[in-house]
Amino acid sequence: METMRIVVTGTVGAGKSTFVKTFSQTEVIETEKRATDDTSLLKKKTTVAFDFGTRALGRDMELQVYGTPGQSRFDFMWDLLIRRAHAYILLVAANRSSAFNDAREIISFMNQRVQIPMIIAMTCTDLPGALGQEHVLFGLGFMNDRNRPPIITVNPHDKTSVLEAVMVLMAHQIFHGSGTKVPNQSTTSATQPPNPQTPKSTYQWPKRQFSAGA
Ligand SMILES: Nc1nc2c(ncn2[C@@H]2O[C@H](COP(=O)(O)OP(=O)(O)OP(=O)(O)O)[C@@H](O)[C@H]2O)c(=O)[nH]1
Ligand SMILES: [Mg+2]
Repeated sequence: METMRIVVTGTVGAGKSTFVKTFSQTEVIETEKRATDDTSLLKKKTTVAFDFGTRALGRDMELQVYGTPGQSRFDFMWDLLIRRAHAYILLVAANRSSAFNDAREIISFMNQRVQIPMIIAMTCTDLPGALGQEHVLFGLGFMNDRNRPPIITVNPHDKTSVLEAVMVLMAHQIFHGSGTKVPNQSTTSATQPPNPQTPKSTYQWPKRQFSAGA
């Protein structure tokens, strides 16, 4: 069984845990704890380690999706998870421009560690005050067309929408891609976050990387 590991990241409350739950065919591993700091103003519980879910793609491939914590004090988990990822999705709550700077920090953090395909997925577009794509891209520091990653809208509660987002990410990889196969990583355990060491896989994702423009 081939395995592809996708990380879903983004700021607090962007919808990462919801995305993983909606995506997964298997029972999700989640690590939500009661929020105690500023986060508690936004939501009661927050992810402190990771969310983990899987979905089979055909008979031979398993997609593994890892949701990161949103709080930067858990950035050691961002580091741990992104180093074994093949690609990632940054969720951005389109109605919370106050969090755009934090989202930029996440992009920068990831860019410093990996060069893997990424897309931006706007959530909360159904809520009052939601900004459009252009504003969100601007807020994230992508001032012009150069080096802009693909941007889509996703509803983390909706299975079709979530699966589409993953397909867009995979298509993005193929578009820039190597045409090679995803490594066989069937030994990755659902109960263990990915190993922080450099992957031993022979699979080569495209080297191209997007900059935050910052
Ligand atoms: N209306 C609406 N609510 C959303 C959307 N996406 C997420 N939510 C809600 O936002 C809240 C936070 O979602 P979570 O999935 O816990 O967010 P998270 O990114 O995992 O948050 P942290 O783990 O704290 O970083 C939940 O109540 C979701 O139902 C959306 O697109 N629209
Ligand atoms: Mg969460």
